[in-house]
Amino acid sequence: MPKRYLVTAGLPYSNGRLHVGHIGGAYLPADTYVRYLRARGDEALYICGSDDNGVAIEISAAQAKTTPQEIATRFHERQKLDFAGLRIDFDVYGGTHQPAFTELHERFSQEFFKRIFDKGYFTKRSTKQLYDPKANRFLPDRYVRGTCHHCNAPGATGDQCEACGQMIDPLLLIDPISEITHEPAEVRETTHWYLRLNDFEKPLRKWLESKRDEWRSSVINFALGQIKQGLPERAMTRDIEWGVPVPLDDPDAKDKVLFVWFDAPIGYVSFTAKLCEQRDGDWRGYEKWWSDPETAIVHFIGEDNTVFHALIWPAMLTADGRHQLPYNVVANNFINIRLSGDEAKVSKSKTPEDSPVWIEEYLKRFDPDALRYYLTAIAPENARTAFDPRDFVTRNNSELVAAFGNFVNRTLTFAARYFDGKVPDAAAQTDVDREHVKLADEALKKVGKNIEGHRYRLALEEMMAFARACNQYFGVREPWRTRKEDLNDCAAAIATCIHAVHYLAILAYPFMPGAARKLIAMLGLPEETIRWEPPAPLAAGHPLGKPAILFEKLLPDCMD
Ligand code: B3M
Ligand code: ZN
Repeated sequence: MPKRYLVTAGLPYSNGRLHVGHIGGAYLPADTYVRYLRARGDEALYICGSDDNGVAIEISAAQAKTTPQEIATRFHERQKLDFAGLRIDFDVYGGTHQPAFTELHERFSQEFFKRIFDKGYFTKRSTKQLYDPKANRFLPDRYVRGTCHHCNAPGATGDQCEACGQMIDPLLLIDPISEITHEPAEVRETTHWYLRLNDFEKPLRKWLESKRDEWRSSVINFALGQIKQGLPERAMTRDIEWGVPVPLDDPDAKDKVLFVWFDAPIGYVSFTAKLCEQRDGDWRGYEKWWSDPETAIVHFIGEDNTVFHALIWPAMLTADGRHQLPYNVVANNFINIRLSGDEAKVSKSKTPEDSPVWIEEYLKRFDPDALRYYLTAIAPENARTAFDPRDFVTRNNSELVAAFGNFVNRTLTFAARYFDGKVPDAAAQTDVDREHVKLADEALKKVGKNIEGHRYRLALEEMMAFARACNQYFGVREPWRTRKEDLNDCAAAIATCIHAVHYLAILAYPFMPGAARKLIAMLGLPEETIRWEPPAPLAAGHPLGKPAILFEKLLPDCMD
């Protein structure tokens, strides 16, 4: 068992707002995982930040007639607010080109590049590259679009084809068009440094094979499939200004920067170093997290980042030789959006500015836990799913309100009304009551095991199964009848229900921290750190907090 965990989520590009698809894809499951680890008593860090370099930001800046720094910082700040609003709590939210992080990030990235260069894993090559004569600039992969040379699907970008997921060689793209001017791209000579990924074929295959039992099979099979096809060398430098300067004295390196996908994953490392510097005054503290085999590094990503996280980044780490390879790469598929019937990927153009699928808009109107619940309930853990606003409302009302919230409300209002707002005496507890507490213990074990196995959807279903069992238990024990006929029996039943509410607070915590906090308050407990263990029953006479509505009922069209 690892001694500690370093959990990361893919760094969002800082050129757009976050939407429900981003959150459900990586950031939410990672937050759920870290909350659970900490409740279980493990030391864990949750590291993320914005991916600020590269042509994506440069182009967005040009289109918005501003500078890359302004765009990157504006959306970096927006992202921080959105994540905080959803209680996705990072230990650090850095940025590969944010003022407080740039210096350390550039140093780490250049050191990585130099070590790999000094070990001879780069091939310097003058090659042909696609060029936009109108914009007078070379076209990095992401800014070329054309027909995929593997599967003939249109709209493949220069680095990957979303239809077949395969890596693209931009020069093989059919009818390449520049995404900057939308003019046909032409081929020109340039020089770059190529990382020979094939040099790592054997160690990568051995390492991936060793992960077969723990990793999601979709990630293993995809990565081994790419190795089988042969890992083409990849240029790790670019002809653009906005990025980390290439640390070589070579005149051919002048005005070139590191490929954004070379420096971005190093952000996980440099942000950790910055956090250590901010917390303990010494950035070297990062070594405990990145160079100690007792630390498990777990990357959470969307499916389109698998190539980079399961192959290219591990190859870089192997070449560099100073840091750990990932303990796990947890890749979710895409979450599409079903707006007025048709299903599509969320996009700036097609999705209305004020639609609550944008996190900024969502937070103006709805509770974060309702979204956390729904995105986990539809988590795309082995297939793409769709966010359906109507389904979001239905499941909020029928599951969170009518099952989970209903049981809590019946229990605590009953105790407030008939037991003076205190925990009743459980002396007359029956076998049925003891059975229910056993069921609660089993739920704690099952939910914990499923989170450890990165089966968040199943873990949530187990939590809900227990909430529904609580409602049944309440019905079977009929406290409204026994209150008049056998008060001791009624007291035992309600004391058991209150104990079950405490279990529900713990079970809910990784998924819906806000609801967990409210439950702890309603139980009259101080805002304690939630521990993933069976809670002792509260003593008879313990004063409860004021019962309150846990989840708001939503109107069917409230998200339209
Ligand atoms: N920004 C890709 C993306 O947002 C990229 C992730 C980097 S993780 C090191 O899809
Ligand atoms: Zn394709």
